[in-house]
Amino acid sequence: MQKIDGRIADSTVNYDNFKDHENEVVSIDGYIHRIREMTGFSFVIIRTRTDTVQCVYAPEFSDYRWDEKLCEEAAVRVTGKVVSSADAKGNKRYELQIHGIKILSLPAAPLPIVINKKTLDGVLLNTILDYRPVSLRNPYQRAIFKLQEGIARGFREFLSANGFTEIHSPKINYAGAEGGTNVFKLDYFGKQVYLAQSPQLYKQALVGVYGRVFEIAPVFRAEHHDTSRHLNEYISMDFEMGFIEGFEDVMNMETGALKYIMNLLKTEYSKETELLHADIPEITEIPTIKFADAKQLLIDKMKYKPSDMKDFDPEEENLLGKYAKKEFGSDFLFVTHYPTIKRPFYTMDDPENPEYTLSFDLLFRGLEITSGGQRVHDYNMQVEKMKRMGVNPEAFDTYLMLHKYGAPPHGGLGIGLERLTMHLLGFKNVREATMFPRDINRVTP
Ligand code: AMO
Repeated sequence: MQKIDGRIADSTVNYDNFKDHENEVVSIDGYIHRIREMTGFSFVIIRTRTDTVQCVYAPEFSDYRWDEKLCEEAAVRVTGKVVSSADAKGNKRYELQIHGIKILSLPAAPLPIVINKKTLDGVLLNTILDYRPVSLRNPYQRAIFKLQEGIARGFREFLSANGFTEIHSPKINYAGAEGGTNVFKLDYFGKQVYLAQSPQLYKQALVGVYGRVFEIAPVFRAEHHDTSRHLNEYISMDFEMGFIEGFEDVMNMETGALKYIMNLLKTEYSKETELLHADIPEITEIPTIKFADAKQLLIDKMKYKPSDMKDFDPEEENLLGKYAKKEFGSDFLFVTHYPTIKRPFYTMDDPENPEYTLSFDLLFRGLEITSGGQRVHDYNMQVEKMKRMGVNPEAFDTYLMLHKYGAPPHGGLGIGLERLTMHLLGFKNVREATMFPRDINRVTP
């Protein structure tokens, strides 16, 4: 609790625990979110680090007199008495009768956008993003990334409890892991290096050390396309586990992690899920379909004409999402056994049919949020596969130390945090679920 003499720097008296302080005089720190002048009194809404709190100024509450310098976005310490009243439905609600307001700081300019409405509906996404440090102060915007914290926290908590070690791999890399052209090149003291496309090479190396590892960190993709689901920098939630029987172990671990995350959001982030109208999925078991069967289903049952038989386009993913919902009542669908030519060199081929791999994607409401699978762990097999795919094994000699000096059967996955957040909240654009997006047109703020 914030003592009146200010000995504790940050207030812990928020709206949730006002009830424990009824009729006490307390202090809270925050911003003036909104001032509403009424006849004879004013409502002063204070935005604390967790809530918006209703305070009331009236001359009869104390000797304190309103300071005309007070304005919206002033940082203040408000002292007052916690009182209760009943709302229209008869529920008890609490507010603070103001006894004093100490100005800690005043803004230098008026706000460029109105942030003290419930949402920023009507404001263009580009404007919201241009003013991110300010627009994030809006309660709805703030809640998006509080909820996102819950997703990452759930991932971390679940994996930590299941024997995984958290790692922090370098983002300046000697080689790109995912193949393709979407790798950022960097001049490193005259030498060409790359920004990490994923922690792939390192998480595999560390399976040889810790057996089970995970990382939540930014990765970089030089995507040249301006789409609603691609970013040039995103947060990848990765894990990698050794001594697996098959890639199903990885899928089961992900199912467990998602269940844990959704439960955490329901229990500890209910304020955010309500404000955001988040549609938290119920997960029991996630249905699975093979890539080739999914293609056939799209052609035969949905009369879709795919342009690429080796991959899905966004519309195909969308149709498969609808199929999973209709057929199994599931918001998620695992698609397994992707074609070998579409998966990176580290992916294990299916011994029963080497044109396909022991890999999977997870679709969430018709959008790919995860790729994963079993990896090649045999040294000779990995070198041979690299050569077959036109990858120079010598460029990956340190990566291959894992295989050369002994690797267990292992597999793992990467989840795009922003994409998961996007479809949890029903957004049309991944940028809405990205705090400071980097895309082909944007590197600021
Ligand atoms: P992949 O490249 O499929 O796999 O990426 C994994 C997940 O990351 C997200 N994602 C993106 N999100 C936003 N913008 C992008 N440009 C973008 N690209 C990918 C998606 C995708 O499913 N190393 C493997 C994972 C593994 O096998 O462990 C990898 O990175 O949600």
